[in-house]
Amino acid sequence: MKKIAIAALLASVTLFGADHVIDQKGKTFIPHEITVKVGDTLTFVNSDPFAHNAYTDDEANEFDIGMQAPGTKKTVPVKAAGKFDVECAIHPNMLLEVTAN
Ligand SMILES: [Cu+2]
Repeated sequence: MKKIAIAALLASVTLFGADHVIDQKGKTFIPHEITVKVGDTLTFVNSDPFAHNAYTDDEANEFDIGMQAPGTKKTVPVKAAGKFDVECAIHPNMLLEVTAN
């Protein structure tokens, strides 16, 4: 029974990919560059006491998490291979460079 549970867990990890936590702190994405695999997810965690946002204009991976309140987290999937920038609509200097393989 235990072996079956572990096998199922491993299968689900492979199926859904890894989750990568991106902290939003001091008006900075931490880390500010990351390499991921298609099928992984990016989870944005707002650790600042004010709102943030994260979006990309990349055609294949397009997302916009909208207004993200302090202390909240939002997760988006990485859908296609390539390099793309993620920015914050509220703080134009915030930049995350994603490489998806
Ligand atoms: Cu911001």
